Amino acid sequence: MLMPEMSEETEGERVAISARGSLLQVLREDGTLDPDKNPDIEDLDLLRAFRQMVETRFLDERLTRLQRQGRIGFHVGCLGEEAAIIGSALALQTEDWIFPCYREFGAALLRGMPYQSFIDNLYGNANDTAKGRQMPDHYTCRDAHWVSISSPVGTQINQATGFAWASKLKGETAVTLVYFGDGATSSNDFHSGLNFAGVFKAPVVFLCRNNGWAISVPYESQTASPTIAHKGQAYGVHAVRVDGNDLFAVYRAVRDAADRARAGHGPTLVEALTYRMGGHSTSDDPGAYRDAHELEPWQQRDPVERVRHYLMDHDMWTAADDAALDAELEKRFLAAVEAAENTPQPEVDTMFDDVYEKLPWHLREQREQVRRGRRPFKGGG
Ligand SMILES: Cc1ncc(C[n+]2csc(CCOP(=O)(O)OP(=O)(O)O)c2C)c(N)n1
Ligand SMILES: [Mg+2]
Repeated sequence: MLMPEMSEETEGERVAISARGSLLQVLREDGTLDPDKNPDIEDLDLLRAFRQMVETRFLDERLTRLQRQGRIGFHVGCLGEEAAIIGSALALQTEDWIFPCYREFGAALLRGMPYQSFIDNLYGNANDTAKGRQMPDHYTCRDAHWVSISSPVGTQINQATGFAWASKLKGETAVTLVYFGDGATSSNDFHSGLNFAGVFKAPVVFLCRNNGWAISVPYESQTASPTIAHKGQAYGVHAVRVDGNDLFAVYRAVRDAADRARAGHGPTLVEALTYRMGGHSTSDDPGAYRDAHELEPWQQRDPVERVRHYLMDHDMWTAADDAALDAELEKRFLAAVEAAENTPQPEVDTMFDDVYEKLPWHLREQREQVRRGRRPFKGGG
């Protein structure tokens, strides 16, 4: 596992990757902001982002418990990656679009995906926007410009590139951001997506959460590239490498990348260096392949605690605010779970919806059969 290098960048507004150690950091180890790189996030936005980071962590813990209790089938969390996820979403405009990976529910909620809709998806009930056809954590929300989760590794990279290119052809100003992990940068889709985006200057931000692991495969066993940013350079894509546990740095890098894309300067690859503090998902046991000592240096850089300290130092947050937020999160969660558990499963005949614009005759016939129910047993052998 590559250890983080927290060397500070001293030159240029943006950090062009020339060496392995270049890393944009704004919230310094001593808790102060680097005045030369401070993106000046508005106080209200900063508080909104912090509350979303706390809620994201709360949900990871509670949803894991629901899975262990057998009430939902699965959850894929983002413990330790909250700054990379929330900071990037905060830097986008409402008109922009996100092609997610699978760990970014906090970004979807920040962009306005209704909370109840997220919980309903985990239960696959009648109110689930995916109509119960998907695994939990495969939510979608058109209103939040959030495309459905594409879990085969890397596929969303090409989808986002094509979508961004189409926006450009239509003369729109929207930017497309796509999330993926370090492992996905070794997929075919990554190479074709970045190559195409580089050549056609598609207005896309490639946000790689480099969390050190692809399930049980460590970084150095799946790529020989010293950094992910190098891979962007190989395709002529502007590449920056940021401290992914620094909300301010991620925000800064993504805002700059989105500005470049909007101004017609093409794509950027943002490598957010972070660490997957939990298992890959509730189906995984990292104790089987990872030494617990690896977590220690990253615990010192806990992305949520770093922002909390900053806010407290600046009299923007208190212990009483923490207590009030905890109570609010608890109440909202319990109410949403109760509502989801009291909602029936989708009607079986909804499986015929959304597949064809006009349902062919043989499927209309099958739908009628489903609606009529089981045929009576006529006996015989
Ligand atoms: C094509 C394909 N192969 C394998 C899998 C199983 N799989 C799911 S996630 C994952 C690892 C992805 O690692 P990374 O891209 O680093 O993202 P992370 O999970 O660390 O966020 C794998 C191998 C899959 N979903 N799709
Ligand atoms: Mg990974």
